[in-house]
Amino acid sequence: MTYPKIPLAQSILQILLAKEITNIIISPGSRNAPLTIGFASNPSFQCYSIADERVAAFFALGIAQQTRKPTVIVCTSGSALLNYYPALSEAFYSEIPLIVVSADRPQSKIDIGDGQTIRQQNVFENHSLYNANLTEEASEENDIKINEAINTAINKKGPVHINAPFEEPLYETVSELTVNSKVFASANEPQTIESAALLEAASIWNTATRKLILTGVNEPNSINQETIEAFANDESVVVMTETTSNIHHPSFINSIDTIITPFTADDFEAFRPEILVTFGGMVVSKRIKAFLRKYKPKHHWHVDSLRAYDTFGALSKHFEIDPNTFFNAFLPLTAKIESDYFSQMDSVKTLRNEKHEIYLSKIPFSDLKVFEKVIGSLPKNSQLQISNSSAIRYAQLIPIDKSIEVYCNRGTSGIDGSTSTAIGAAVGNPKQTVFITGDIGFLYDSNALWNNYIPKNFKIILINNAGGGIFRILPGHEETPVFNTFFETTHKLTAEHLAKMYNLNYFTANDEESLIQGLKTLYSKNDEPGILEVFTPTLENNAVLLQYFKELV
Ligand SMILES: Cc1ncc(C[n+]2csc(CCOP(=O)(O)OP(=O)(O)O)c2C)c(N)n1
Repeated sequence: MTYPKIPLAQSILQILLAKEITNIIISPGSRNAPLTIGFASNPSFQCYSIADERVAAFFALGIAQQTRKPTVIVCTSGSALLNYYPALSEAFYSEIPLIVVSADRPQSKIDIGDGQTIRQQNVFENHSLYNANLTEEASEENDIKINEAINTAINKKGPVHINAPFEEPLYETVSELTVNSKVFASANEPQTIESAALLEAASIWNTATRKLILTGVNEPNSINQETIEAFANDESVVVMTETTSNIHHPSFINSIDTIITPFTADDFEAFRPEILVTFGGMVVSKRIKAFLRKYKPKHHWHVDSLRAYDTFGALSKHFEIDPNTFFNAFLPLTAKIESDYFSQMDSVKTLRNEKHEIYLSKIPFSDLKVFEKVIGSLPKNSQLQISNSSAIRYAQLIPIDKSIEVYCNRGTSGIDGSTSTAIGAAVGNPKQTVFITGDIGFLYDSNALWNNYIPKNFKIILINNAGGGIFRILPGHEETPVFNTFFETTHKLTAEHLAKMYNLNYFTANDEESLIQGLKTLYSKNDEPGILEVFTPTLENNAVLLQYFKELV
């Protein structure tokens, strides 16, 4: 076997391998040569070469999102490292394990005029769970820091940074390891829950007639079926989910905005919950957040083994435990109470569903129509990745088959890495992956396509409304040159030449008929990954959407 001669590089490789961290994304450079040679020479590591560090980090995020194990990103010194930051902040807020390993110069060479050198230590401090600032020699102290970084990424599910200074020569190798690095097991205590806290919560629960369960981003198949059934069988409980919650039950409300957008002040008052229970990550619906901030529940409990955000200014209890353990212990303590909370909301849902069908059957070709057709056509058991912008909001309005797993970078809601993440996710999960994106997000991250590992079953549906359509939907839209230039960033670009350059199948659609045909062709052509670019009418999209919310009553 070939190993880097530099002992510190050997330590990093050995400890990662001992902890079975094997997906490594390497970006080119010289300072990181000891690591690159070490990873690429050892078949136990699965190495991917991605030149653009911003893309590499989001690609790694997608793999880690699917494998639920840390992915390593390795880069050279200087600004290369800073290009990891967007994905790192997404990983921080989405609780996805990423391990950054950056090569650096020794501390004595920083800020003395050496090339490609910046202040790398602690550079991600605000969004990194642990910063291992290593010294040049292999040592037990360095081993402890490397172990601590990896254990933190695993246990606390987030990004960590290992900064490794290397001095030239960088390319020398040896055939035997010269260091024997220490591997420390993680000291992750199993979490428990105090029975007094459970009993107190149960006594509040058992007298409340209006309980709202709200889930944000959530991993597929993560919530026990018994818990889901228990919520569904309780007439004092309303469950609201989003597309990204990956939780399904016929009695749950899965399109929050469709239900609550037409509400009057009286409707909101009647809907105000006494208890709000949340679990999962970020919530997409702005309207439910505005509602709960204004009509605050008496109690808000968040169930999560790691973090709790006071999203509604009403957080009264954080149960620091995973939702299944919590509900397994909690639900047996609860009793039924007579309530019309569920039935009231269910009748609103029935009405909205009828109005939804009527409206969708009569609208012209537009973003909303495209979402209806695209979501309805998704292959069963596929994985859906959605970009930020209006795409993730439209997706909330259309029912989706429960066999489809849905993901979106909602940690920071950036448009800067959705395509790269989707490609990483397609690599990390053998399922057919479909990625729905807007044009600005797609063009922003077009370097994502500069990737030799895109699976053949990866399909992009690019909804080209010639700019940031989201800004037409948000309040403040005015048809002025300032709006077109600085908000919407209007353009006439298409993906045609990018598709050609990157060897992707390319099809277009611009009406309902060509869309239906395009979708069929896209899914049937499994010789190459492909793009279906759908052109929608810029000036009509927002009018169709705004009218939708008016016709739901
Ligand atoms: C990195 C980053 N920069 C800017 C934004 C602000 N932003 C949100 S949506 C959006 C436009 C998205 O347009 P597009 O991808 O075409 O989707 P559409 O809204 O048309 O569906 C922008 C610039 C962001 N979320 N992330």
